[in-house]
Amino acid sequence: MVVKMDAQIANVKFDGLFINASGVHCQLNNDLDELQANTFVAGTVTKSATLASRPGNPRPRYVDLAHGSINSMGLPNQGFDYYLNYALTRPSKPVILSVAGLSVAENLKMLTQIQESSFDGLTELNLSCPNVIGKPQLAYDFQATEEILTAVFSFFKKPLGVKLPPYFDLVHFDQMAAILNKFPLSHVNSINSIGNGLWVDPVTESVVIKPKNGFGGVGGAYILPTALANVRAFRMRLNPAIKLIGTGGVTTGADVFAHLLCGADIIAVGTQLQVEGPLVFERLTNELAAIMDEKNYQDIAELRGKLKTL
Ligand code: RRO
Repeated sequence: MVVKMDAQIANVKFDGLFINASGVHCQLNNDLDELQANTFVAGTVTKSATLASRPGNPRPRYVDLAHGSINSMGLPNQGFDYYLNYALTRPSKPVILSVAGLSVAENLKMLTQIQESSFDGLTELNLSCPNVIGKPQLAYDFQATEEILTAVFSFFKKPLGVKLPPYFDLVHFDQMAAILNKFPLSHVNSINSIGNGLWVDPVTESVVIKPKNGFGGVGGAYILPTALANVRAFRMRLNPAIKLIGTGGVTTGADVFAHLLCGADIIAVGTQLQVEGPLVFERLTNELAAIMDEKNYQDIAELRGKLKTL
């Protein structure tokens, strides 16, 4: 049986469910092109950009772990113009332009450039990078989040979403959703890596990444329950017009199915894309299709957000 997998965020139609998570397989044009050419990829997110290019943090800065990953990449990227140019000239499928300025002013500058360009895709403001030394994750400061969104939406008229860090308290879901609902956001991308985890190698009796004395963002299977909780909690609280990109912990079709039940519109894959390469998207599609077939679902729309409680 053929199952229907598609989605729409603002005016952007996705023919399929899967995108890369920002940061993985998306720093260079070639990587983005490879994803764009993959039948099982519905769109691509660019590496979060700063105005100027950055080499990022010293290595080792990414390590695969038994059930996920830890990273402190430190925003290595080619600079904003590179990704805007990519988005304007190369792709055939939707592009989400991710921006992560090192200050509010820098974010406003990049967004002004997007506003003034002919880019007609989705923009995503990354409010949750855990790895830039001396820069706290902005979306953990609720007042600062409201202030930046107020400044942005005073001039930005194109579809714009935000990438959020995980929250762990129901009151924080309430408070953040109340702020987000004040703005015409196209989407919320939930979650970024769980910030400032630590891995210890018992053989070397040492941390495994160099920056920040070993502290870094945790991704992969470790974070699936937190990701599902965040997608579900925000779906229950956000205006229906604000769509959700479910990111975090996807390694199997069953994980995708769970994200969809929690309310994800499309699914981003990070650590498992790093581990397995772009072939992961065909495997996940086939595994999800098998589950849907088994359960007699023909369209994602029949199950999206339909999580049952006991
Ligand atoms: O580049 C990074 O270190 C990084 C970023 Br911008 C982010 O948003 N999330 C992450 O885990 N790493």
